[in-house]
Amino acid sequence: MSQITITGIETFIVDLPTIRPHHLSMAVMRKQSMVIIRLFASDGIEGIGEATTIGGISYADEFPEGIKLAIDTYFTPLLLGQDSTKINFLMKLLDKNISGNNFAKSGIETALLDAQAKRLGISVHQLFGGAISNSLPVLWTLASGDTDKDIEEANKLIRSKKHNVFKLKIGTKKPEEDIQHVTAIKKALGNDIKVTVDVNQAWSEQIAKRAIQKLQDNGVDLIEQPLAKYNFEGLARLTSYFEVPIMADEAAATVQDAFKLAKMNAASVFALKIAKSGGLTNIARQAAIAQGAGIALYGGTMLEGTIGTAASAHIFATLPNLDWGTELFGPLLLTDDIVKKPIAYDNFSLELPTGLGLGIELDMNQVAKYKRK
Ligand code: MUC
Ligand code: MG
Repeated sequence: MSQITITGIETFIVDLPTIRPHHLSMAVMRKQSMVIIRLFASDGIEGIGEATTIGGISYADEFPEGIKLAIDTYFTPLLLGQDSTKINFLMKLLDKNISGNNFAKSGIETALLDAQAKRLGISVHQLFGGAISNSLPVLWTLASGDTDKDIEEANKLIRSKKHNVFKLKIGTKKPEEDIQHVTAIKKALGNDIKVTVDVNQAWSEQIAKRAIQKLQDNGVDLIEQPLAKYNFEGLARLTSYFEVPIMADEAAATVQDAFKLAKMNAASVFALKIAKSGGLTNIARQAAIAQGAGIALYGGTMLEGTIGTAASAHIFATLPNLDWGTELFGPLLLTDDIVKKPIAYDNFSLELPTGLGLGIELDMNQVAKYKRK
């Protein structure tokens, strides 16, 4: 059989408005900007991928305009003419020639996996041994910036059976104000509803110690990334001191981070994200480290749209230790979509898309509407 080569890679940025402003410790999001990748192969098969970050350049080192430029200028010349089916070889080639740029690498790997699964007549999760479950629990992030609005939003979502676990974004305000906000929401929603907090690195270790004690006393279920991402030692001290589980998000970016954190007992839970790790295959590697170390897993999001969310779901569904469910609600935060059939959410969960590859098809009319000129 002759080689199936990569014949073209197209990238564009899509801007979709959010349903309400989304407040994080480093940014307020009013839209989400996604780099969409279309990868074409000589057998006529097209793979799609997405590389997305949060709040422009405020959350991570990569940003939409830079991701597109990096792929067009550096990734594409390396990939054109290569065998599209040799995904491990191609990812090694990218790692050898391109430092970092994991968000972009994740988008490219997604497109390669989508194309390969379509070619083989299977779903992406089957490339990783198959899904353990076809539905994944999905929490919702309350981040309107207002306590009463958040309580109203949560109650509506519980009633409509959309979400029954909530994550609160804190760290922008004074710790006492944040604690009041969280405690009021936990009290209003009751003991059956899990409430977690994401500090997005905003606290010093001293502040974290005082604040987490109060959050633990008030029944908060999980504390996400309280300290700066490089402070592994501090995270380890908090993990051993508190009963409430401490989750590493920004700290647990790569396979190497996962190994170091595990060795130091620096977290009880890892938030995994395909963007941070550089793709789906690296998620499986991080998950194996966590499993060996007895660390629980959580399926994180970079607030991707439908393509990135589907890609994340395909790999998360294969993990045996996804004890904390997922936060794959990205598409629900957006007012519209660029795909023909959106992901289905029901009964507090997401349904893994069926169909070949990711099971997602671009709607080119919608793309034309939201594509950045
Ligand atoms: C993060 O740090 O977890 C995930 C959900 C959300 O609202 O923000 C993201 C980022
Ligand atoms: Mg986080």
